[in-house]
Amino acid sequence: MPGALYRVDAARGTAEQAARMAEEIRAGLTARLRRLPSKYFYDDRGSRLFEDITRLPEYYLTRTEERLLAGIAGDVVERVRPVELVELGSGAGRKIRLLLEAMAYAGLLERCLLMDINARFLAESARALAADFPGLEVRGVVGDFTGDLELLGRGGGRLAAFFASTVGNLHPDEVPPFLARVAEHLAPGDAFLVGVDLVKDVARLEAAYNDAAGVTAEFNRNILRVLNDRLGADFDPEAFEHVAFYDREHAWIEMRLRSLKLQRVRIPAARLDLAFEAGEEIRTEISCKYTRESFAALLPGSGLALDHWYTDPENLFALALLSRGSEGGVTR
Ligand code: AVJ
Repeated sequence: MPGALYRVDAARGTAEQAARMAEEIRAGLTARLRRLPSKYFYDDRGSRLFEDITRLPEYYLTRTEERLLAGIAGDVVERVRPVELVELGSGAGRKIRLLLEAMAYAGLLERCLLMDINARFLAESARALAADFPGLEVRGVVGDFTGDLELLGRGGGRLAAFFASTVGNLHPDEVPPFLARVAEHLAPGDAFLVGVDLVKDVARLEAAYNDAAGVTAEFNRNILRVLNDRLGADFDPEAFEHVAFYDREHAWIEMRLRSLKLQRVRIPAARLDLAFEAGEEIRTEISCKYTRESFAALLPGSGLALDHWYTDPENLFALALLSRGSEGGVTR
């Protein structure tokens, strides 16, 4: 496409990336309760499996959020009047188009910055957006929104978006510092639109993470393939079963992989030689569910205030519009 403007950079070199991953995996799997960081689901196969999840009948999140966003994008753009859109964890990136269209319609659209952990999905999204929005300047940063936010640069005329309830993958204790770091890359008057999955009927929540077709189970086990590919591990993914349940006390869905037998696994790049008992589990993800109150409670001190809370008619999912106040930065 001639004249299409886009560029993709990586936050870190591959060697640094690999060393960091080995350290994180080692820390997680030597902890008392074994765990793996959920960002490692998203290699190409995992990103594709997540795309499949978004189309499952039980997985109400994506279609609810998309429909909600279609109805409110104009209102958000009118409130914020951004010239630049930043998307964290953009994945295949369809939702962002609704905001870009509203910005273009308002005559504001200039730039767009995407950050995602998957280089292939990111490059493809950047290319497609540049092709479909003539004149739009698109930049992609391959990076991790928990550690690479400094690459976002300074704000001003900026609307940042974080869809899919990916914020739910952070422990609630990690959310206020995360929001404060995002706020550092926003100027007064800039805003952050955050997709939040809501507390609801437990059967409905659990069905969304235990689909009948078994796609979520395949997605969950894929993290072991990622460790095999990237760290030379020798996991047999079929020797682990998918477990997902709602923990009412923490208000989160927890996903685990449960060893089906006594087995030994080596992960050379992380210098690990592990034994798993039959029934022993690894936590692979938490997906926190909020109410307006529990989400608003995370904001004080973050530099962001709740400007507007949009929900669908069934109150399944919310988009929280947070604005950066003019009170200045957050002291850390
Ligand atoms: C896109 C990360 C928010 O937690 O619902 C889907 C990932 N995990 N099914 C979520 C996911 C299991 C999803 N997030």
